Amino acid sequence: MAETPTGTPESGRGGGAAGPRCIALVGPQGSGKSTLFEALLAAAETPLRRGAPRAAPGELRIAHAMHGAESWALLDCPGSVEFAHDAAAALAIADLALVVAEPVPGRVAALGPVFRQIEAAGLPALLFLNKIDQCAEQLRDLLPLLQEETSRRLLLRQVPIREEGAVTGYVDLVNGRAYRYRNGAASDRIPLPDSVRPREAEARAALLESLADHDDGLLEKLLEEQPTEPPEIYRPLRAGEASGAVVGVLFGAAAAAGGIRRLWKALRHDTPGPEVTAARHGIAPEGPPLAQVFRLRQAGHAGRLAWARLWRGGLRDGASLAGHRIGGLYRAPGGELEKAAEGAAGEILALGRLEGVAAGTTIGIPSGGPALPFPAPPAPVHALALLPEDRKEEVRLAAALQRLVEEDPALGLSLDAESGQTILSGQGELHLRAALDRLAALAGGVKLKTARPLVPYRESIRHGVVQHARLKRQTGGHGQFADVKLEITPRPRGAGFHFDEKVVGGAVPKRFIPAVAEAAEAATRKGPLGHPVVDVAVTLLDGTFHSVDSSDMAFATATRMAMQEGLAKAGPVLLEPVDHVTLRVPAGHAPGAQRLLTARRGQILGFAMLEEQGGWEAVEALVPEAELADLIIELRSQTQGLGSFTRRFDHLAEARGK
Ligand SMILES: Nc1nc2c(ncn2[C@@H]2O[C@H](COP(=O)(O)OP(=O)(O)O)[C@@H](O)[C@H]2O)c(=O)[nH]1
Ligand SMILES: [Mg+2]
Repeated sequence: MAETPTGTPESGRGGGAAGPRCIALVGPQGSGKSTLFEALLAAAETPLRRGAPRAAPGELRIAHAMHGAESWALLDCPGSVEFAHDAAAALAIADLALVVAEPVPGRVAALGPVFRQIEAAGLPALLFLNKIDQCAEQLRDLLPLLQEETSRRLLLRQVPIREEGAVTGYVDLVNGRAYRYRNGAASDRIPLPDSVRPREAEARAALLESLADHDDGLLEKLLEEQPTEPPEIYRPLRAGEASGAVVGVLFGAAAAAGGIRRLWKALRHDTPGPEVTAARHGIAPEGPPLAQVFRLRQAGHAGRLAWARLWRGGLRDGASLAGHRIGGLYRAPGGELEKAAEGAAGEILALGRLEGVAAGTTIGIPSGGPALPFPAPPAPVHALALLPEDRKEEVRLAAALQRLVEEDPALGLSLDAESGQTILSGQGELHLRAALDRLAALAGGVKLKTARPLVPYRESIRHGVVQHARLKRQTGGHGQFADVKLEITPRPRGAGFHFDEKVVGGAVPKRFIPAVAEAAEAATRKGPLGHPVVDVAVTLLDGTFHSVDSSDMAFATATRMAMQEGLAKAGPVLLEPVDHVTLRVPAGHAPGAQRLLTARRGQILGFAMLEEQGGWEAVEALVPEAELADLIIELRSQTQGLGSFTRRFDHLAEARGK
């Protein structure tokens, strides 16, 4: 007998077709999300189409599918932490998170950040342990490790059937049925093998006991040792998953389509409808159309599309949504973009020609109403300076960059006033590389050079000097004359620039003193080492003037001459910015992180355990900014791609050995 995707009516969604639902596939890179995405589509009535764009690294893929006469949108989220914001955006609008993980102890830590995102979004979740064909581990040993990564209770819903060490099928713990996988096809129902009976009984008891904590009816039955029917188990399981108290755990092999139909069945039963998710977001069922944009992307002829979840009301192409006229409405059946005439509440839709709408925007809220929550992008950890190979292309590049950062809120764009560099920042090397690929398309062939951003060095002086300068020029009839004596002294770090005057007897008339002050300060913009000069005091001690030839300009020039000569003689010293850096790493990685920082002239300030599952640690240090350029690359390579850091400017320090 073949496994069928239909559930018993009691265990189903209570009759009636559900509204369009949306599932976000999330999990570490390489766990098999994209393979599972395709396997789920293949098992539905709308398989992945040939025309669907290939998955680019780091790109979220969206596919609509019909399955069991219900409408679904599947979101294949990128797994790398560098694209975590894309996954967070998907989670913000999904009905359920399908966490895909490998049943390998060494890969478990990567689940921590994934579950934290899901917990922050308050979203129901299922955990799918993929690659079960390669799993040598006992799931009962693995489960406690997985459990450390989430505050939700993990409940195993299946146990594996093993033959000669390999997993060849499963027992469904709710209905007690056994199945054997058939490569690429629906599993066969088989009699429960004697060998799994003890394990099945133990795991089933554990499942029921956990569920009885939340369900008095079930508890009573267990206490009275009465047999339980599947609906009595599905009910608390679904309620627990919906409330976020529990996460059901299923397993299979996406690459061989093993366990996919069972997974679909769980998704159909346990994914809340859009009206439930909308209510969780506080959206009233009645009212004008309401949508939330979660992603902006360029899509060939269609132009820039705003992917949105329509929470309320219906939409037609050409209609106006809260003042925005929709120029093109699309779905992606089987992953391929297709024009649609209209969309219904609950659907994921791509809206064309929506100008001035950013990712996260709620469209259609009554004025003054609160916008729907949307995750804030993380602070950038990596940056590149960009320059067109041909300076004439600068304007075109700037326009394309503007569009690029509008599409991806996890990117940052700034113009460094000091260096004149255009700085693109983001979540790491991969993220920036993917961004540059998209930029190339947006900028239509502008050739780019990239470089490390310049470090904003400063300079100061070690000791004081008194410097005299005289300007005396005779040009034609009317000359220029000014004479100043300046004292230039160092000030404490961070004290800034200060000007004073101690002129006696009008040696320099009052009216010229502002020009001296201004010129003295202007001279600090570029010191003898080529950087802005900080923390100096300039005092005008004395001077002379000429009643006809002296002017503001003459005094400014004399002051500039005195400053240039004086600063060079005052023991110039290079100052470098030092940042306060906080690294966050998975348990056990703090010593490695510390070595990484000390090798970069870092001064360790302390360690802290983070208030998160799985014992993540934070290391705080003071590190020269010049050493931070590639920190994220090394940190990620040391921590399975999981480590990250935040930084803020702390102080300027003398750059030794520079
Ligand atoms: N053995 C085995 N390999 C799988 C399975 N599912 C996926 N893979 C492989 O795992 C690798 C990563 O899969 P992919 O779907 O790209 O992972 P993603 O980064 O999570 O999207 C690919 O080489 C897949 O062929 C599975 O069920 N069993
Ligand atoms: Mg993938």
